[in-house]
Amino acid sequence: MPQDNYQAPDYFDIDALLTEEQKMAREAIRAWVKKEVSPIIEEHAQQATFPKHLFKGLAEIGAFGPTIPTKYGGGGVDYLTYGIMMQELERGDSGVRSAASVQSSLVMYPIYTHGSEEQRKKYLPKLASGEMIGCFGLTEPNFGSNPSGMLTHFEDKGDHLLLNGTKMWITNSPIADVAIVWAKDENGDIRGLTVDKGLEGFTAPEIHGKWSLRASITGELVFDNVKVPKENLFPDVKGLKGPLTCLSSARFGIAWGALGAAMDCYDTALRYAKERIQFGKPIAGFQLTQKKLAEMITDITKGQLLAWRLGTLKNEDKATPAQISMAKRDNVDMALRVARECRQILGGMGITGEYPIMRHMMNLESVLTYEGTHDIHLLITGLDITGIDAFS
Ligand code: TGC
Ligand code: FAD
Repeated sequence: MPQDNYQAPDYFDIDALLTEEQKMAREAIRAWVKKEVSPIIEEHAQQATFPKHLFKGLAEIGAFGPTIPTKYGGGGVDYLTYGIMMQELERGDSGVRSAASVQSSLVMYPIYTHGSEEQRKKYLPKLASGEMIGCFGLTEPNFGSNPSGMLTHFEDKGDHLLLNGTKMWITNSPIADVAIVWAKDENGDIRGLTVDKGLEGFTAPEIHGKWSLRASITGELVFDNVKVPKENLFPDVKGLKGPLTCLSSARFGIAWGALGAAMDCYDTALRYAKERIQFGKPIAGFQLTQKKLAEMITDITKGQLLAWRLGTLKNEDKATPAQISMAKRDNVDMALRVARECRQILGGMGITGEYPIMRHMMNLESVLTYEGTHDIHLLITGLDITGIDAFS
């Protein structure tokens, strides 16, 4: 990979909308990504290996549980800062952002929001420090977009819960010390529980052969008569809104993260277009290249403004799940289109690992699908504006 010369595009001076603290957080993560992620990420993606050593650094820069109160080891920062952090991490690689957003929004957030005080004390400080890795199990082999149909279930056996079922496509599951598992109780209500690594009958095999998120580890969660202590159950939350509140938090981070991938692709393509000579002049001097670049910076700017506004709403606790859903869908879709256009600008070089564009593009195919597919998010907006459910 050539030297990382990243210059973040900011056409509408969104910087002026940020506080000094938010800008400082951004600079710290940006510098860390340049030093720790850029030099190694391409090799990991090529080899399909997860750079597990980054967990320590991610913890040190406060990427685990930034919005969780400091008394539990979190960062206690606002949601705009969280979003900016995700943007900077995904600028490096969607897999690195995934590691941070799963740990923060899908593991620490549910323990903080739905867990007992004992669960908070047991897990949150270790998850914040990177001593423990967590994962989130909602999707099943036959229930992806419609998690309410899940088959994973547990029975109350008096002194323990007996858990059976399989979860699929779980980020970080093969290396996780604890899994947040969503399963049905004997009444058919969806409940959340923490399942610790090492319990008899609990395995987490890795899924191989991905062409996307190759520097992220994905696996299954298999529960074969696993005896889970009763105190591992989240005490109060019942129903799909338990996992869906976590998804709202993670989707918020993805709306920002996807921007980072788009910004990196655009910045790379702009620099390349100004340097690459064809027909005696830089390809940036051709109208067709300028059209691509002009449309991309316009789309990125609109995405940045959308994310910023969403962040201010979230800070005021006013962001609705449907607004978060729209921002996740549109910013990921935009980032994928930007990556494809940038890939074209680089010609043959665009398909190589010399530049980050193809890696971002392949990663974004997963980001378009996970946390609710593009089409599911269209239906969420459709339901919100018409009042008519078109899911089934
Ligand atoms: P529905 O009846 O609409 O809702 C059930 C209850 O949940 C509430 N709710 C939400 N609450 C908070 N945030 C949201 N986003 C919410 N959406 C709905 C809702 O108000 C209701 O509450 P209550 O009190 O009335 O019970 O449920 P439904 O069965 O019709 O499903 C709706 C649908 C299809 C939108 C939902 O199931 C969905 O979002 N499906 C997509 C599944 C999904 O996103 N899976 C993601 C798995 S995790 C993942 O991909 C991690 S990737 C990790 C990485 O970054 O690496
Ligand atoms: P399906 O639900 O089978 O959908 C297939 C197609 O049908 C999609 O295009 C979809 O939009 C369409 N479709 C489905 N229903 C409708 C409808 N009603 N109307 C119109 N079209 C519809 N899950 C977790 O729980 N935890 C994780 O950590 C996690 N990490 C992941 C990491 C990766 C790399 C990937 C790829 C996935 C991950 N997932 C995770 C799973 C992810 O959330 C699901 O893949 C996603 O929700 C879609 O489910 P599915 O793959 O079963 O697709």
